[in-house]
Amino acid sequence: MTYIAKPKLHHPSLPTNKLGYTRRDYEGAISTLCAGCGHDSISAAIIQACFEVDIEPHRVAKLSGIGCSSKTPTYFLGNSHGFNSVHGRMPSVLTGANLANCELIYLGVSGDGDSASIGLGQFAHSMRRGVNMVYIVENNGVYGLTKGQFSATADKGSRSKRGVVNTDAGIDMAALAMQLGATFVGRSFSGDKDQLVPLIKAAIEHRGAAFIDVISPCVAFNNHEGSTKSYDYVREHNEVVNRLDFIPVREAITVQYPPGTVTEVRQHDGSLLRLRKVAADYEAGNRVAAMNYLQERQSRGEIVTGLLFVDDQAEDLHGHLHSVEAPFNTLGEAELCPGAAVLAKINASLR
Ligand SMILES: Cc1ncc(C[n+]2csc(CCOP(=O)(O)OP(=O)(O)O)c2C)c(N)n1
Ligand code: SF4
Ligand SMILES: [Mg+2]
Repeated sequence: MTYIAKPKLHHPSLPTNKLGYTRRDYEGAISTLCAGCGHDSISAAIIQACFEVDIEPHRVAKLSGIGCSSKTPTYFLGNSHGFNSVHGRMPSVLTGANLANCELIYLGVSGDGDSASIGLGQFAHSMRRGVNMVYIVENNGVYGLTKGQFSATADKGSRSKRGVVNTDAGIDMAALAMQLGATFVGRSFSGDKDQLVPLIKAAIEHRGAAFIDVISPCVAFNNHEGSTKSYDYVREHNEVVNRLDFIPVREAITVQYPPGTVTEVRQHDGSLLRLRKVAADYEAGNRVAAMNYLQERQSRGEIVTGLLFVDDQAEDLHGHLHSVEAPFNTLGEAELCPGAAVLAKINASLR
């Protein structure tokens, strides 16, 4: 058995959101991952974020590949659409689903093996095309499900549990996403819910390819001394560049911060991202500056977290293609077969 159903009963006084749902309504089956696995904390953050932004669970499509990380959609949003695809192939399945129905909220969940090794090409094209989605990589630096081999995000010089030193250069997924054209890029740590929940909420509201790299320690195979993805290492080397407040468009904007410490970014839908700068010289709206900052800090062994880059003017794949703004399965004969005169006009334009 790969999942255990949770009992449906819950306490009648649990708080509800604007739609009348409790947090329990966003949960899934009981997790069968190892106790202490970072992935379970990410599932909890996704549940919290969806509860807080008042999402109707049936409006979410969660897609994944193969790995412990890719198993996690079973453990949240039990009332949403789900598709567990082939190893590394989540992005193309998600792109197809998104093209067919742009009304759903797409959540892609993947691992560092799934996205940075076998699925690297798929990851790259979903970023550059601007597929409207939240793409979360649960990054532990190993193939957890197949017993802890180094993945492509393992840092050069890091040591495996059995003492082997990784001699290959590691891929920084956040830097790569920025280079590939993602319009929202964040990085966080599974152990920092205060940072991760608002990042996920803001990514949900972003129109375009939103990518979040979440360092998520694997307690079974990559949580020892010498690992750069362990709880201890990340806590010691985490450089938080900003703290994000996400304010949905329906809420009155009241709080004011002293000038010089806050950057505000208004998204397409009117929601506001308020960035309290921790690193005064960090510019989340400047792709080149953000990429340079990441590289510079990485060379010092620091893991930069926060909202790393956001383009508030972003457009998604549907915008690029000028595709119809209705789910394909709602189109009738009138839209799909516009008649002989229109066909003749199209043919004439091609001669
Ligand atoms: C085509 C294919 N190749 C290899 C595998 C074996 N396999 C299953 S999961 C996995 C790696 C998973 O690593 P990651 O995506 O980092 O997830 P984690 O378990 O670490 O969360 C591999 C290589 C597979 N299932 N399918
Ligand atoms: S093997 Fe690692 S990644 Fe997989 S469930 Fe256990 S701790 Fe998590
Ligand atoms: Mg992994």
